[in-house]
Amino acid sequence: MSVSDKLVGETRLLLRVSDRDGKAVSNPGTLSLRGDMDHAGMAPVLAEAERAVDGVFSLPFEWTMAGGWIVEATLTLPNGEVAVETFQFEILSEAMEADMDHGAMTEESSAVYLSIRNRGESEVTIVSADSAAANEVAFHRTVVEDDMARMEAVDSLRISAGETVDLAPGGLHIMLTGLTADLTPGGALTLRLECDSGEVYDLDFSVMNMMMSELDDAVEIGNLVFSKRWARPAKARGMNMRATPGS
Ligand SMILES: [Cu+2]
Repeated sequence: MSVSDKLVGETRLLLRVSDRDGKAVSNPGTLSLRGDMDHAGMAPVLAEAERAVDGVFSLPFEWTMAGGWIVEATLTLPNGEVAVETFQFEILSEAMEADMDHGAMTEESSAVYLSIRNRGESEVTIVSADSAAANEVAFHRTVVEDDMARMEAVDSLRISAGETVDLAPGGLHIMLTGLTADLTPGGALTLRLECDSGEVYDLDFSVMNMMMSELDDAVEIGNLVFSKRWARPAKARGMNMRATPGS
């Protein structure tokens, strides 16, 4: 498989099907693709091709976010046999690519989730997040439109009096990019949230593959109660990411 572009946005995926001798298969059947990011609770990006030309499928595809992608190709041969193969790609945003031209490092990303309850009598607005675990921390929301998932930056988290805001896979999350250390299951990271009044909340998060059960981790700071705090595992990445082959 090859791709025309490894920058966020539209691309074209080419998949060549060959036999054991390396010869193109003239009628390799139909192909369906499923692209998943290796972070966050994104809905998959899907694509399908009914026919190949000279053994090559060519499909438009969209990289909706920068980061690590896994593309699973399912080929259904005319005789009904099914073959599945996965391909990995490292997709960059234009800003990241510009950075890399200056020798900067680009790393994997992670997402942090929690539930915030406001037991006070006035709205609380959290305006920033910061962590020693990452170079950049931002509020994001996953939006699905026309079966395509993408992330949107969110300026602040508003928690009305008496309300609870849940940050969970597929919705609101706190995104960590440019990890400064590996986030290994069983580990932890700390994050500081700051609200518009200047009040800060220092919280710790367990690194785990998925929140398996209700964590009994509620912590009360001021009028806010923070619970269900967890972060997705991810590896910090060193230099030379650009050399990663796309197979
Ligand atoms: Cu995100």
